Amino acid sequence: MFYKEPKPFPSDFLWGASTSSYQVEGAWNEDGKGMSVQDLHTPPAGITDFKIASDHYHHMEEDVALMAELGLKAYRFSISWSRVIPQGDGEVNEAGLAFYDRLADALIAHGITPVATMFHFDLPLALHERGGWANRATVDAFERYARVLFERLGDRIKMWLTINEQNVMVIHPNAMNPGRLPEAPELYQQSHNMFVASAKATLMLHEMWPDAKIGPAPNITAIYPQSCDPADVVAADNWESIRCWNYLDVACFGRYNPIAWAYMEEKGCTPVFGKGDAELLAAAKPDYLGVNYYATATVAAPKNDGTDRTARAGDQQVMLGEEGVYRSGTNDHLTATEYGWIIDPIGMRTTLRRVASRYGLPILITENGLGARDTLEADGHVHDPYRIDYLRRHFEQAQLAISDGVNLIGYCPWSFMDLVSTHQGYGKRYGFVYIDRDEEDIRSMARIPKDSFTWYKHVVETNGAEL
Ligand code: BGP
Repeated sequence: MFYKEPKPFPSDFLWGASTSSYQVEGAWNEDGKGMSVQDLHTPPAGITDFKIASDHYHHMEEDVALMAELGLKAYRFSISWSRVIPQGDGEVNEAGLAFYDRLADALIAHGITPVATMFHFDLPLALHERGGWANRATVDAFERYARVLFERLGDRIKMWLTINEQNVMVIHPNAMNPGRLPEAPELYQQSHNMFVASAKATLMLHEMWPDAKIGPAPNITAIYPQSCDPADVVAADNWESIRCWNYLDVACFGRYNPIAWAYMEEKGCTPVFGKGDAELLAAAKPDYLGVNYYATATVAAPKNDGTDRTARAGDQQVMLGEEGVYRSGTNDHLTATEYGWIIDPIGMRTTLRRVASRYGLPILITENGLGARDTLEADGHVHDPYRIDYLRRHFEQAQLAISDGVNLIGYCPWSFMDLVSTHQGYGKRYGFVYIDRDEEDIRSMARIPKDSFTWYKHVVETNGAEL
């Protein structure tokens, strides 16, 4: 659709930024924090682990002051479960809770809406050792953790996200399974238990704080067919249903996506439902949807001859293909980042339109951004015109999506400050704020606003009128 004049961003649009606890906090073993699966992460030589990260735990006030200087309306962060309940389901760690108390207070004092993710890839190690999400006891532990969070923080935190990228944890399980990669039946059972845990938290929040809002935050992306060959179209539909819609269908409609369910039956990995699960999933209704969007993918019809899966490593955004389901394709219309992630601003508009048409709920972009090897120049600045260009082009498409009728309530680029990437350590930077450290050398840890910080500040000041 072409518009003579795109609609303006709404006046209460949540211009924000995102982080996650284990990628930014550091202080991995301080003030009573228990270990999480991420503390076992053993990166390749020359790549940092998550122990110090951006040391946000010790720089929190300074970091929030920078958020205020930028003009953020919202800050999307995650709470470290093992900081709050070190063993996952045992004693509550007052010092850990107090950190998030102070963070919520600091944000509110600066007029920044806190948006808290309850779980972002960092399962308490003690729960992992007892079977993790495949063990139904983890659902009970999450329910208790949710109650602790809502009781303590629910008076101030009114926007919650249950689980970050549940679909990525199933499709790309090495993000959070140190040591052993579970097979599909276990992964889909983990996923089912996460659905149930989210539903319980959703119902609980609505009962405890009727004025608060909660939703999931999967990684959603439009999947393109390689060609108009109908077989390619079915393959794209397969993968979009299995990778994306299934996660929003269960959250919003309380039932599995039929194509994804047929896939699970075919692969022998349908999950076991506990008593009352179906009713619970049907009863819990999210108020809004978090969408992490980075890149579209293009896929072709599978050949089903043993060659559909590519023999190379993948990550969240790199599609590998799956026997009998889809093959990874190519798209000559698009370029990629130096890390191989497709850059597709228009694809974000398509993704948002599809999500809006299917679910009719408000949408918050909870992640989107460009990972690059930024450098601190001799002039003391970080010049990142490529990030400005990337975000500008995505904001333009967000505005077009709003013009299309998508109820987009905010946009939280990944990430507020540089932090540790899930796979590529500290070299792959996403932040508006540069952190003076590298993989091995914890230099001054100084916070240095990049050029993109100044640019984004102006975008926020003009409510997106000047991009
Ligand atoms: C998402 C994760 C984030 C973040 C981001 C960038 O999938 O939710 O935690 O890491 O991707 O990914 P990466 O760090 O691998 O570049």
